[in-house]
Amino acid sequence: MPRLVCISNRVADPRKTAAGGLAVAMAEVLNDSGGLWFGWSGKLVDAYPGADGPALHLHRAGPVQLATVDLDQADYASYYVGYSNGVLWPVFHDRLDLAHFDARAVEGYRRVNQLFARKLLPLLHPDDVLWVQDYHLIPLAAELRALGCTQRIGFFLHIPLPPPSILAAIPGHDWLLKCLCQYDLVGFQAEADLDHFGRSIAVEARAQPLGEDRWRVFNRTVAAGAFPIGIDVGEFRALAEGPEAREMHERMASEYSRRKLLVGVDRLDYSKGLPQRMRAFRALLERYPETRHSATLVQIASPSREDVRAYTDILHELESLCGSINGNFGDLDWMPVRYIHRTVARARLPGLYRASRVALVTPLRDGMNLVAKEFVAAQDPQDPGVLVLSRFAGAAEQLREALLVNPHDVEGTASAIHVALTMPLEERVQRHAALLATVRATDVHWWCESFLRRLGEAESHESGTPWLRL
Ligand code: ADQ
Repeated sequence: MPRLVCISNRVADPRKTAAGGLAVAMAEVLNDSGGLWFGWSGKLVDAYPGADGPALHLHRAGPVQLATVDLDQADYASYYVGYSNGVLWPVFHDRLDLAHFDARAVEGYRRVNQLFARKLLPLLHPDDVLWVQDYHLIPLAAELRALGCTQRIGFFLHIPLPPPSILAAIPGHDWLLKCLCQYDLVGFQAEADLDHFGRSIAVEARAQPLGEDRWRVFNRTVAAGAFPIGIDVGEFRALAEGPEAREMHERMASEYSRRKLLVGVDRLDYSKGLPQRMRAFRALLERYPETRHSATLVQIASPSREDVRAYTDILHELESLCGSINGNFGDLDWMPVRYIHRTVARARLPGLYRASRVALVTPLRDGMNLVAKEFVAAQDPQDPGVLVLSRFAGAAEQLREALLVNPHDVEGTASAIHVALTMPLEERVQRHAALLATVRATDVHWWCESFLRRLGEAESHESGTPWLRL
C-alpha cells in the first residue's frame, strides 16, 4: 500500500479538532490511513534562519507524521493574505468586487509554493501518493515537477471553481489553469465546478477531450472529477450520544421548550450569506407575526481571517443587523436572535443541531458546506428538523430533499423558513430519511476512497500506466 502524503496550507494535530471543513476532513482521513501531513505550522517568524528559508519541524501525532514550516511575515502577507485570501477566495466565490490584484502578492504565492516543494521533496518516498489540498497550493505540482518529482499527484479544490468568464478576470488565470493541469487528477466538489474546469481549459488552452473527464492539454493528460466531500457520519453520531452533546441538547431543549429554535453555524465569512440570512429572518418576523415570540435564531459565527479587511466589514454589518432585529422585535422575555461570535466545541455541536427545528445553511456560494450534512446526521429520525439550504452551496447538488432557496431572495427565503417551521411530522421524517441516506452513502471515507481510487486509475506522470490500486 503506498504511503499517503497530504499537503495543505495549515497542518493541525489530527487528534484534536478545529473549526474548518478541511482540517476536520484531513484529520479523519489521516487518522485512518496514517501517512505524512505537510504544510505551514501556523507560526510566523520575523525572518528565516538561513538562505534556504524556514527550518522543517517534524512531529508524530499517533499514526500521522507531521512536517511543518514557519512562514515569515512577508511571505504570509503576500501568499496567504494577499493572494490566497485577497484574490483566489473572493474570485472563486464570484466576488470580483472584493479582489485586490497585486503583482507582489502573486510573486509571494509562487515563492511559498516553491518553498513548500523544496522542503517536501526530500521527505518523499518513490511510491508515495501525494494529495494536495485547496486553493493555496494550486502551483505545488508544477513546482514539484520542476524539481524532478515523478510521484503521482492529485489535487482537491475545496471551494468552488467559477465559470470561465469570472476566472478569466484574474491576471495570470492561464498560469493557474496550466498549474492545475500538472496534477494527474483534479477533484472538485460539484459537477458545476467540473463543468467550469472543462470549459475553461477548452477555451484557454484548447484542451482535447479524451472522454471520461480526461483531456490532453499542455502536452500531458489530466483527469478531473466531482468528489463531493462528506462527514464522518459514524463519528458524528457517536459524538451526538456523548455527554457534552447530550448536555447541550437538554439545556437548549429546556431553555427553548416554548419556542422553535433555528440554528446557523458558520465561519464568519462573506461567502456564508449571514447578512442576507438575518434579513430573511427579519422578513419572516414581519410577514408571519405568529413567529414572533415563537421562533429564536441562534447564530454561531466563529472568528475567521480577522486580518483581512472584508472580514471586519462583515462582522460589523452582522452585529448591526442582529442589534436592530432584537431592538425592533425583541421583548422583555424574548430575544429573536442570539448571535455568538465564537467557535462552539465540536463535541457540543450535535446537541445544538438536534435541539433545532430548522437549520439555516444559506451561503451565497460554497464549495460544499459540511454544516448541512452534520445537521442531517445529528437529527432524531423520528422527529427531525428541516434543512433550509442555499442552491449555491455544492451540497445542493446532493441534498435535493432540503428546502432549497436563493439566499439573495430575502422574501423567498423567509417563506421557505416559514414552510420549514410549519412542516408536518410525516414530511419531515420522509425528507430526513432521504437526506440521511445520501449523507451516509457519501461520507468522508467514500470521498477519500473514491478520489484515491480514481487517482490510482489516472495515467501515471511518467509511464502512462495505471499503478495504484486501492
Ligand atoms: P469552510 O468554509 O470552513 O470549508 P464548512 O464546510 O462550512 O466550511 O465546514 C465547516 C466545519 O467547521 C464544519 O465541520 C463545522 O461544524 C465547523 N464549524 C464552522 N463554524 C463553526 C463554529 N462557529 N463553531 C464550531 N464549529 C464550526 C471549506 C469550504 C466548504 C467545504 C469545506 C470542506 O468553504 O465549502 O465544505 O471546506 O471541503
